[in-house]
Amino acid sequence: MTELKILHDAVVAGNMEAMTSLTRKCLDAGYKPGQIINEALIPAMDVVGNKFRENEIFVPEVLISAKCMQTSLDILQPLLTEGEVAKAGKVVIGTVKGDLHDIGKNLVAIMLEGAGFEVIDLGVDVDAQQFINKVKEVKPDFVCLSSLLTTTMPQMGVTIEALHEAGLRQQVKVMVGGAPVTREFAEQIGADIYAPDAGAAVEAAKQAMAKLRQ
Ligand code: B1M
Repeated sequence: MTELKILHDAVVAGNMEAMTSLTRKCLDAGYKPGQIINEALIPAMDVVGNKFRENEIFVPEVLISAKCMQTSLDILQPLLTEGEVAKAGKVVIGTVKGDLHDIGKNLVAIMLEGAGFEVIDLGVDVDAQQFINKVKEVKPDFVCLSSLLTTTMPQMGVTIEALHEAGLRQQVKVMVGGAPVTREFAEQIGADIYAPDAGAAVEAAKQAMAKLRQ
């Protein structure tokens, strides 16, 4: 088995203790930092995402694998040369105004990062103006809105409407999700993408990027 495959499997298994030494072994074997990220870490998080979607593993396991990936990234990122890793796309994410739930949103952010997206996380209780300011500043491909409360779901529609009014709606794809959010609701408020879980969010973002790049 190659060093890359061993590192890949350690991320999937959530083997935290081994991450530092396995990452260094990959470097010692001559693999470039970008190659380690693209050929071991990101595919490993793909496997984790699929297992999560199939209910083979649950939130704690995903978080441990994400932590493994981060441990490895902490070693590799300072060694990356400019342009070595092409970003899959850019995402601005947040839990909408009035809502403080962030576990699901964090999971979506982690999984998107694991899939190679650049993620700008605005946190919780994010109002429409904050999303607009960040869209103007960083020009993302996606605005991702999370809501866990039936009382805050309408804020997703408010944010989409505000993006329209600011003339920014055509520049971004809006993805929505969170336990009470349904596909019907997403369509009603004019979102582009509905994702029921973090794995689906990654798949949908990848597909949308592939279309954008055609
Ligand atoms: Co809150 N809470 N809570 N809570 N809480 C719920 C959501 C609730 C269903 C509990 C209940 O009554 N059974 C209920 C909502 C009822 C409703 O709206 N109809 C509720 C309530 C009422 C409240 C308060 C109002 C309680 C009170 O104070 N009276 C209050 C509101 C505070 C506020 O936000 N303003 C409140 C507070 C809290 C805590 C702070 C204590 C805590 C949050 C801690 C935190 O997030 N840091 C909390 C928690 C933990 C929950 C429950 C128990 C768990 C939520 C969670 O983290 N799930 C929840 C009940 C439950 O769900 N069993 C509940 C795990 C997480 C991985 O799943 O967030 O669904 P989830 O994310 C999934 C998908 O939904 C999806 O992917 C994720 C991973 O697969 N997803 C996206 C999420 N965002 C996405 C975005 C996407 C795509 C997919 O694209 C952009």
